[in-house]
Amino acid sequence: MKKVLITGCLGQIGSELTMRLRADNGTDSVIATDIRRIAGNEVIESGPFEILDVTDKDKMMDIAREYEVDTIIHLAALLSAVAEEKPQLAWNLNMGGLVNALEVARELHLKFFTPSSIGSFGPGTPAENTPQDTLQRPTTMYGVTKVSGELLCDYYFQKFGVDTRGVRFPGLISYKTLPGGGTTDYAVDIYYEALKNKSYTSFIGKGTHMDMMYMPDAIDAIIKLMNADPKRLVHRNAFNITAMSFEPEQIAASIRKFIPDFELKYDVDPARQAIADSWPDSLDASCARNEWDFDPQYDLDRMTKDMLEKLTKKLENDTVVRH
Ligand code: AKB
Repeated sequence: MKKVLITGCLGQIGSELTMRLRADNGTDSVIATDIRRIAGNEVIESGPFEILDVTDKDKMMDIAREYEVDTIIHLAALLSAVAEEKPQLAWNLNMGGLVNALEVARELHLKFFTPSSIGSFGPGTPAENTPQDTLQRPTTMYGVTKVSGELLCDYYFQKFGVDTRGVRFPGLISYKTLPGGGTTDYAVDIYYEALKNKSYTSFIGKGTHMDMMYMPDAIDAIIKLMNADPKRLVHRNAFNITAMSFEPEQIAASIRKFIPDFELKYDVDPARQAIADSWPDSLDASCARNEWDFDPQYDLDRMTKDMLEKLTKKLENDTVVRH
């Protein structure tokens, strides 16, 4: 991973991964790409950036060739709630983008990473301690694209020898970039509202458990898996990974350790609740631990402390900038 092309670099994962790889390996080590440009954005300002619509394979190939990258980290995709509202667009973007990125990797002999998700599971999957290898019959378009993507990555490895690797991410929580259109987004929104209003109205219902992870652990997981010894990898794509599983009352209880009068209310969104109900409650991540030493550092309370500290500073700075 000396020179990496990242798609979707302005998204929740891409924005932090780009900055981390540039800090570790040098400014020019990441060619950041996204469908849009945001003026003044640190990802765009801090190193090479190109506009790229991932459904345009020729442009992707041109960028990969021009910069002589050795790895593609393909992140551009619609998340679960938006994908359910626009299923045709989700199929075209999530699958069209993925097959283009895999083709570029095949033709140029590049290493490859793309994330799958807990959304690749469905209501028939065992919900507790969900095994690595189990039934995957998702009932959402997001899930359909994620399972198809897992299979496609396996195929490109077996058929063409492309070094494809991936994880099934749980909900990702970060203070830097907001997620866009996911089912697990409530677990990010809750921290903003706790600091702004000491109150949050959850669109996910009481008692709904989902796997989650703090962004620093997610970034470490990508880097660790990409650097893992291939001889140790029994699985390659779509490793179950998780750092914690909680329901809204538990994250609220964690916030109350720092903001005692925080109040949690509910106004459940039936569409996103149906998606959450079709997903597992808690994953078994033992294959990731055994095959490439996956080792998340943040549990719920440690994450809450860090989120509240970092968000407090961010919100203060935003106020200063606006004045
Ligand atoms: C979503 O909620 O869509 C994502 C995911 C779990 O893949 N955060």
